[in-house]
Amino acid sequence: RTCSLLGAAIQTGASQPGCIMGPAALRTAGLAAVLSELDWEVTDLGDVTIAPQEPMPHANPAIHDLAETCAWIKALAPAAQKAAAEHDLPVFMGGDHAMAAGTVSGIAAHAASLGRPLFVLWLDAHPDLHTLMTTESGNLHGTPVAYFTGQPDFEAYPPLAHAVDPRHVCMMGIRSVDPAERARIKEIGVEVHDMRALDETGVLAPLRAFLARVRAANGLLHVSFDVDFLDPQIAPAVGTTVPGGATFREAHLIMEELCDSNLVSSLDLVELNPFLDERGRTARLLCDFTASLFGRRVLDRMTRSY
Ligand code: DIR
Ligand code: MN
Ligand code: MN
Ligand code: MN
Repeated sequence: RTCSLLGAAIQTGASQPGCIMGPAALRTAGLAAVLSELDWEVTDLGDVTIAPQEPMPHANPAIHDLAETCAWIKALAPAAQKAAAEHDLPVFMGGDHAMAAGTVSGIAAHAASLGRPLFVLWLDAHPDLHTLMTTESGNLHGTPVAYFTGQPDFEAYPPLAHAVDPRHVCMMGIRSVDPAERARIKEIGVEVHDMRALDETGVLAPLRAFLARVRAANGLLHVSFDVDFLDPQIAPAVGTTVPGGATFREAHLIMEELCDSNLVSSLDLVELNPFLDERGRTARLLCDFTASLFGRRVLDRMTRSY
């Protein structure tokens, strides 16, 4: 099967610089070779780029770098759509999480062209459900899910042709939620498994239930992996660490189960800030999680029958 790597060195959605180095760190850690060794045909599509932007003012004065983020979304959506049309499993290497406004809206257009629904697995400490009016930090990496599910107040972002049904979004690892996001979670019916829920049930039961829904709907499945989903003790290279994240084995188990399901059709690796890393440790860890999703396993075994 074929996969592609597409870099998006966006960092204007985050609070501090460094994500600009994310794609370079993932390439340096050997992501392409890791996937080739698993018998994938790998094409590195290089990096998406944007031109310098004029400032774009907004009614919410907290927002910074709005024009750059809009330009990234506008460039990434068609690039993601094309990558999904041409490869079985494109990997979008970030870059901060604002890029998912572009990748997911592009994949949603691809899914619509196939007449299939798009499901999204959101692995993150945060639900990223702010609108442009509710973000208090002004860091636009807190907005992609609200945008691609078609919430209001995104007139400044590129128009959204195909919204993702919020009931097709499943979040895991959530442990930092702002008041406006809390209200929106209830309102729109997104499925959220916070860390307490994962402590209680483990990751497998809710994941299998979600995968069964994707399968029953003949859906495409996009996985968006924010480094801060992981516990900061194993993944320090992210600007917004929150204690109490997913463990090494919880994250691998999710990736292994996703692999066995054979449902994943695209992947974001986001928020890696190599400037905060310890000798490339977090980039290498991300390569290993990606390898589990692409078929690396300790021992061959009978896979679950779905
Ligand atoms: C916070 C942090 N909710 C904000 N969001 C992050 O700034 O809106 N998302 N870090 O990944
Ligand atoms: Mn995020
Ligand atoms: Mn996050
Ligand atoms: Mn449905």
